[in-house]
Amino acid sequence: MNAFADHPHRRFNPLTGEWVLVSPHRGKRPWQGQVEKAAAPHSVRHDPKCNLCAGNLRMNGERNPDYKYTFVFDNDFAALTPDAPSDYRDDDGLMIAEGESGRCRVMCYSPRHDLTLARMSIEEIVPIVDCWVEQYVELGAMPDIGSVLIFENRGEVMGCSQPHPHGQIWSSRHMPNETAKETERQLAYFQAKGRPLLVDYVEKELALGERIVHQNDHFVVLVPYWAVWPFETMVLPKRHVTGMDQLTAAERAGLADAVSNINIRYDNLFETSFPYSMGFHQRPTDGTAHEEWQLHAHFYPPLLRSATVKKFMVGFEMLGSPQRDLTAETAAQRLRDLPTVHYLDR
Ligand code: H2U
Ligand code: ZN
Repeated sequence: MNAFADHPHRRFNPLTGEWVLVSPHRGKRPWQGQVEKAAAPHSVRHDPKCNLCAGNLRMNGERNPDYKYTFVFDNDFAALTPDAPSDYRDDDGLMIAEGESGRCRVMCYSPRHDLTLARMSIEEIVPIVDCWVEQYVELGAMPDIGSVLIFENRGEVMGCSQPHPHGQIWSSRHMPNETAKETERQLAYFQAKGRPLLVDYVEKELALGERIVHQNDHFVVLVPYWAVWPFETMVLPKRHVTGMDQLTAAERAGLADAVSNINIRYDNLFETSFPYSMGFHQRPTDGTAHEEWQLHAHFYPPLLRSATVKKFMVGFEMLGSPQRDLTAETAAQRLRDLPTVHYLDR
C-alpha cells in the first residue's frame, strides 16, 4: 500500500469501470499556471436585477412569487421537453438517434441572494433536502421519466450563470451516461456478491478511516479512493438507501448536516466561495426496485492549489485517462484538518 503514497500508479473506479492515474511524486513540481482574481462574495440579501430573487421578473417575463423557503420553476430554456421525435437508426448502426423527452427545473435554495449552502444553518438546509425529495418523487412518478438528476453548478468557473444560490433538476426518459455506467457496475456487483457495492465500500472506508472527511449518525463524507478532481468528495448514507424517497426525517437532517459540513470545509480550504458541480445519483425511476442502487452525492470541485488556480482536464486527461498529483488520502487529510466554522464567521 505504502508505495502508492510516492509512486505513480492507477486506481480503479468500481462505479464506472474507469481508471485514474495518480502521480504523487509530482507534488512539488514548479507551477506557473494562470492566476485569476477570485470572485467577490455576494453581499446583498435581495438584488433587484436578479432573475431568481423573490418577487423579481425572470428572463421569460414571468414574475417569481414572494417565496419564503425554496422555489422551483420550469427552466425557461429547458434542454429537455415533454415531447420527443421518434428514434432513428441507419443500417450499419453508425448513426443512431433517439428522441429524448424530459423536464428541466430550477430550484432556488432560499429567497436570500447571498446565502450559499456554506453559509446556511443545517435547519435552513433541511427544507432544501425536503424539496429534493419532493422533486425526485414527483418527476420520477411521471411515466416518461426514467432518471431524475438533481445537481448544482456553483461559481462562474463552473459555468454557473446566476449568482443567486440555486440548483437544477434535469429528468429524462433515458438514463444519462454516468447513471447508466453506475447502474451497470452496481448491478454486476450486486449479482455477484448479493450486496450493494456502495454499502460494502462505505463499510470498508469507515473501518480504514483514512479517506473519511466527516460523518454523523446517518451520512459519511469521504474522498473516494478513485477520486479524479483534487478535492473531490462523495456523500453516502450509512445504511442501504436506493433513493431519497427512502430517507427518514432523521436521515434528511443527517444529509443536511453532511452537505453543510463539506461546504464549510470547501470554503475554508482556500478562503473563497468554493466552486463545484455537485449532484445526486440514485435509483432510476423506471418502476423497478433497483436493489443494487445506493443513493449518493458527488462533489466535483475544480480548484487545485488556491482560490484561483484550478485543475484543467486537458491533454492526457482528455485523450487518455484523468490524472491527479495529490493522493486521495492527502486530500482527505487536508479537508479533515480544516475548521468547521466558516471563515467569514470567525
Ligand atoms: P446554472 O445553474 O448553470 O447557473 O443555470 C441556471 C439555469 O437557470 C439555466 O439553465 C435558467 C437557465 O436556463 N434560468 C431560467 O430558467 N430563467 C431565468 O430567468 C434565469 C435562468
Ligand atoms: Zn437573487
